[in-house]
Amino acid sequence: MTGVVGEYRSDYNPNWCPGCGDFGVLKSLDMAFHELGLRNEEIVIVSGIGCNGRFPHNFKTYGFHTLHGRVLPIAQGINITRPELCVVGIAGDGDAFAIGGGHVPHAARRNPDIAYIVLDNGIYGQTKGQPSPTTPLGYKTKVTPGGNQEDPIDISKLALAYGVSFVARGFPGKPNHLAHLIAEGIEHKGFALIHVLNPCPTFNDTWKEYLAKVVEIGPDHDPTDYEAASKLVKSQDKIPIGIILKQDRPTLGERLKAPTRKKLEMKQLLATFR
Ligand SMILES: Cc1ncc(C[n+]2csc(CCOP(=O)(O)OP(=O)(O)O)c2C)c(N)n1
Ligand code: SF4
Repeated sequence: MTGVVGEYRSDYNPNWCPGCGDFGVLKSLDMAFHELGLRNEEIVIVSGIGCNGRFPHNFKTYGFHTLHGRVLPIAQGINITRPELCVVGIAGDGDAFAIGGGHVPHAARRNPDIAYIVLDNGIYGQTKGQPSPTTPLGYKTKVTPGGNQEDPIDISKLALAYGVSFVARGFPGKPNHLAHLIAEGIEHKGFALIHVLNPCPTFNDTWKEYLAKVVEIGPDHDPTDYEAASKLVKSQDKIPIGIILKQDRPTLGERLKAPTRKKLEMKQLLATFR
């Protein structure tokens, strides 16, 4: 057990715009590691491409800054070959649900033991503000001057429909709450998707809207109840945040059962391809 404040963070200075929600998520992730008392060498943070892609650089843990849309294949591979590690994937709504959207249902049905934090700012931030799969209908961007003409998807709803075994929704304006959700997602045995309502003040400033609408899910909600979870995500006026669904299912590692780490020397490994 460790637990000295600040020991997970590197000296890297994130260059996000002032007020970007990513700062809050960064703080929450750091707090989650402290809450769990993980050792740095037990953690791997996998990111794709986007403003959030530099997340691993902010930590003195293992990290993998991979391709746009490919966080889940890499994270699942690490989980299968090194099941003792805590694998945290981070991706934007574009990365996770546009180019990388095809990976989500398959991760859901495999149930690998990874936590996947999806930073949903409703826009392509890094490429300067094009609409993403979660951009609201009618929202004006430089490439949609007449307003976005495509219906947005709701990440929490989709995660439930895909059968993700742990679904939570959080907001960086409530960093302590979000930190706890991330910690719960990491602790969950299986695929945990943490949907973050993440303001992008430069291209889609949702701070005021979310501050007015988010409400913490109360103790009456039973996250093991799928019907109750589905009802919760249908809420229109308010946006409930907290653990929406948590169901215990066999993980991919448990199903494979056979030792997943066959230790082969490099020469032996190469010989298998000859
Ligand atoms: C294969 C590939 N296609 C497209 C891009 C261009 N690209 C870079 S970031 C990005 C989208 C970023 O949006 P999102 O994933 O939501 O993250 P954000 O920047 O908003 O945090 C795109 C399309 C790329 N880098 N690689
Ligand atoms: S463009 Fe948006 S998401 Fe990217 S750093 Fe700036 S505020 Fe954050």
